[in-house]
Amino acid sequence: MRKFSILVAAVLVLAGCSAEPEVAATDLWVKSSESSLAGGMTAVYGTLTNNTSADIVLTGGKTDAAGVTEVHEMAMINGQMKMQEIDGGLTIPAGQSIELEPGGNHLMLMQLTADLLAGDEISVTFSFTGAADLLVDGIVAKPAEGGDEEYHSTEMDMDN
Ligand SMILES: [Cu+2]
Repeated sequence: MRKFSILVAAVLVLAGCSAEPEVAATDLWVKSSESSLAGGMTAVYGTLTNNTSADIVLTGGKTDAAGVTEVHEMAMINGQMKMQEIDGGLTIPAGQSIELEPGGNHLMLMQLTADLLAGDEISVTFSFTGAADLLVDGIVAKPAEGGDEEYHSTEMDMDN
């Protein structure tokens, strides 16, 4: 019983003193548009680093800038590269980093609540399995080539 109490105390101290977040987000940015994006979609890119010794899964996110946030991958569908939601989320292996980039995996923002022009900043809360939510402020919008892939929605397929 006494051993158990000491163990719990040690874990609490470690958690409280932890200087490194479980997941570190670096070089985050969001793709802007010169024309109206309100109601449309764009994506957040950057690097997510798992600072723990266990796998962490990026399952989604939340932002005031968009009504829907999904974790997307690129996939070959009917002979065409399209983006689609990753079933079960995107795994960040223990101690490793993943890149979110145009033409690759990304955090999709859909049903944008406002235009997103170059220089605009948004806040995004990343959600994980295996780590606490991570709020990142000041993600700057900038124009980019790529990332305009067609969205493949499995729900739409079911309706057809
Ligand atoms: Cu997407």
